[in-house]
Amino acid sequence: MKNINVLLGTKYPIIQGGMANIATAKLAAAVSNAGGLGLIGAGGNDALWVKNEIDRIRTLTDKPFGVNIMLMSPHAPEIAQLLIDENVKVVTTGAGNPVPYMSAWKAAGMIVVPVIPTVRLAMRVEQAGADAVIAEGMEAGGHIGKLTTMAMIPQIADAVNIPVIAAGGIADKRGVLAAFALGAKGIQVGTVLLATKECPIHENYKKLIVESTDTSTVITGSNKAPVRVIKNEMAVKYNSLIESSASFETLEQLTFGSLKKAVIDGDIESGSFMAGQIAGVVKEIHTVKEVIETMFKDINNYKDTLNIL
Ligand code: TUI
Repeated sequence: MKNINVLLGTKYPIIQGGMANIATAKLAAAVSNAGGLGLIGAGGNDALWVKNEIDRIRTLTDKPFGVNIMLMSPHAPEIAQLLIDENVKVVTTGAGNPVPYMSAWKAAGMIVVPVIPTVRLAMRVEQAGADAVIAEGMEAGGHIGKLTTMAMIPQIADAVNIPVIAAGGIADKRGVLAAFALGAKGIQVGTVLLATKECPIHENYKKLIVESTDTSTVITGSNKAPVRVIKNEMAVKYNSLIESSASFETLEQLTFGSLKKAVIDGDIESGSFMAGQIAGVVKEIHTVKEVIETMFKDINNYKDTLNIL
């Protein structure tokens, strides 16, 4: 099985999550320059926005980077093609089934790493040519599946012959070691990177992460599109509206622009601050390089016991 660092061209087997409206060229370049794989998160943006970020990251790093496509976005098809035209080496996908795009990406020689929430989808994308999978547990922030990282990783690792990258609930070296112990060959992190100097979010967002405790996040939304966020006025109101079967329009009105309200305005009451449960262990703001190096410090000491790297 291919080593993740060899597959991705990285120093450390760590991928940055493709956080919508947060994972810009600036954050992704910082991660790539620190030895991980930085991702430009397309989120709900269009292909022109993604093209500009690709142009920008190429001025900020000569290290490998990737693009994450959020498959629920109406712009997903045009962005899928853009990555081929722009000769982007690595694509990750989330929030949907990437199989319809995969033969074109593989024909273009790209490395394809889908985020998957179940064994079934992991097997499907492996068959379609995926180079690795990111198994993301429901501890993660943002849009989530139903399984936990702890239960999912060994089951996915048993079911596929490609490397499994663990995501959801990892913010320090303990999480890295746990992920390897469960059978993962790499990790993906999001929440811990929110609390970095380079992360282009409002200071209030960083403060919320650093001040989080174990019970600070809550799942909002229906069964169809559950999203984990920091529990605030907005999250409580949203869930009580769902409970009282509010109309789609009412819910839309409440959530409209709420992600940008969090990321750009730092609006504590009405923003939607996506974050994982592991926010509770994130206590300080560091540079991206400090975060990554601390996570992997002396990791080779565990090489024999964990069959890693
Ligand atoms: O995608 C994410 N996290 C995200 S996307 C996002 S933008 C958004 N904002 C509000 C509402 C909805 C989305 C914020 N956070 N993580 C990766 C992930 N992918 N988690 C779960 C999945 C997933 C779910 C279903 C992947 C595939 C899938 O397939 C279903 C199918 O069609 O088989």
